[in-house]
Amino acid sequence: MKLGIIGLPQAGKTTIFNALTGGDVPVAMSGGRFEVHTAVVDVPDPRVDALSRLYNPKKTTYAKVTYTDIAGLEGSGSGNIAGPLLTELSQMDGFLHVVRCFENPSVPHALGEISPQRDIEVMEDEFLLNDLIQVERRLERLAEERQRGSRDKGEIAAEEALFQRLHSALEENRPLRTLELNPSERKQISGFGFLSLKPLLIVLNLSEGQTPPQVELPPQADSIALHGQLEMEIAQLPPEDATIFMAEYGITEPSLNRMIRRSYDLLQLLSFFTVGEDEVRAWTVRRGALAPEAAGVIHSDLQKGFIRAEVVPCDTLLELGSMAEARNKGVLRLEGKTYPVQDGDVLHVRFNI
Ligand SMILES: Nc1nc2c(ncn2[C@@H]2O[C@H](COP(=O)(O)OP(=O)(O)OP(=O)(O)O)[C@@H](O)[C@H]2O)c(=O)[nH]1
Ligand SMILES: [Mg+2]
Repeated sequence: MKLGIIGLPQAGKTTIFNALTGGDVPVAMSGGRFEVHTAVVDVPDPRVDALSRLYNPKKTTYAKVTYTDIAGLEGSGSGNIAGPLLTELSQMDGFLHVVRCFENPSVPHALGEISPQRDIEVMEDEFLLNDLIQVERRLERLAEERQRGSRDKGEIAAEEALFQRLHSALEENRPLRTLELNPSERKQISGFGFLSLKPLLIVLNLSEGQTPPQVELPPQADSIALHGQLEMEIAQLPPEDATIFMAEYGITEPSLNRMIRRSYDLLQLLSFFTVGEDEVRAWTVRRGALAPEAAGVIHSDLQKGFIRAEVVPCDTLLELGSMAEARNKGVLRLEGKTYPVQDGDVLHVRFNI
């Protein structure tokens, strides 16, 4: 799963990217030019920590999310995001829009004064306009096809109806993620990489001690506030020093962990676990997935030959101390092919191929 860190120039994208990776990509270098950095980040999860303490395995593996710092959006409102920037944006499964709230006289804002609300709207408008232009192009193409009779009439009409729906939404400034689309409609438009279709988390990037501003969020977007610079400094410290530093600031957990978990939620994912002496591991699957699909995330053979899954909620397992004890107590369930996996389930898949 890939999340794009986007925002206007100098909003703090690279600072937050560094916070996520503990790295030190130079900040304020892109100057509005297209530039990309990518990293795979562990999703912090106290349940994995607890399972790992219980099993003491050779290896502990967290769920992962890929973050890409994408510089180059300027909010010009021209609706012509193109080239490698558009390609990069289209490939993302969702966006974290870093919105500058911090004041820093040595880093002027390209649009003048600091205004988080304006920046949220500028980005939203940019995405809506880009999608609108693409939808209009597609509608023109479809009209041509209809005239030429180059494709099945019914097929063209159905696609036109769908794109008209997209068009009306965009014209009313409604992002495409607000539309209810069935799986086949989603599939039909998936190749377009519409930007306003993707889940959006607004990241309010504060300065030290600043209270988060009151902002009106775009439809079906979520928000989180953090202090990017401080998070980066914490992430770059050796772990022992970070603990001391956080204690001094009265921080119990980096806000960053919260942001990572929220982005995981944003993508409508859930975690399930496998446990054993070799490995304790968190796996990722979309919410609503049935047991065989989850098994397939572990290995395709497990999906093909799926018979049943032994399931126990992680908390119950931690309380009882072992799968065997869970079985004795009768809380280890046997679930079949129609079981929707729940966040926090510990699975043991029985299969036969
Ligand atoms: N005072 C203050 N300065 C910050 C904060 N966050 C970032 N900066 C500074 O703002 C500048 C821009 O930060 P970056 O993280 O490079 O921003 P960016 O969005 O990656 O910028 P571009 O890639 O050029 O679009 C840098 O000089 C940072 O040091 C903050 O919370 N407080
Ligand atoms: Mg940058």
